[in-house]
Amino acid sequence: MPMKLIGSLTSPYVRKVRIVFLEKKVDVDLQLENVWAADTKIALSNPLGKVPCLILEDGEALYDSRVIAEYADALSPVSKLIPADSRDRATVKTWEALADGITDAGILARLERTWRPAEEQSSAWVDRQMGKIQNSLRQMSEILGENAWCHGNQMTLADIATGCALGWLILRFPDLKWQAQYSNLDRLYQKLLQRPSFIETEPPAA
Ligand code: GSF
Repeated sequence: MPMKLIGSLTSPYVRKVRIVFLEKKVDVDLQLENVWAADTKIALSNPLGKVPCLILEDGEALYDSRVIAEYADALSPVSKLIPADSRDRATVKTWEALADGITDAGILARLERTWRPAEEQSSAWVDRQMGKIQNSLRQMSEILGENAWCHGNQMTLADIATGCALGWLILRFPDLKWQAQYSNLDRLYQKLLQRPSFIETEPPAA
């Protein structure tokens, strides 16, 4: 039985691990699951009720996306995405945490607006989350500077995670217009968009 990736086409975390598998040239079957549907079976695989969730050949379930990305990177020597050196590794994984943190904050802000009745919504909460996104974009732009990649001289998981977060912001928060504010992030994003792995995992229009 080949590995099975349970996920959705719009999740930035699912996209991140799909891109990692594509870059590594490791085959995985994508099984679409709507975790928000009343009859979702996701909890049978991941009690946290979240995707992505990777089901290994022997049935073991792996989550979350950072665990899956690391596992996938170790599966083949093709395109090493997480450096071996511990300091470089930590830096790349901090970029990943920053990128994932942007979508974590964005999801919390979105759920506040879409999930709760209007009278229960807290603008202070939404502002808090949006502030995290703004601060993180600024930090990413500052560290990236004029460099070709987020860390080192080749593409790593840092760039993949960053590209997925930036793409998800365009999908869910088009008014943010981060491209106009941070031209170097846009340059990186445009470069990533040329890759077959990014093209193949482009989210459907919301
Ligand atoms: C986040 C996964 C997540 O929030 C990871 O895999 O890196 N830290 C985890 N997934 C969302 C889908 S999405 O909005 O990207 C999810 O499954 N949410 C369902 C829920 O009940 O929170």
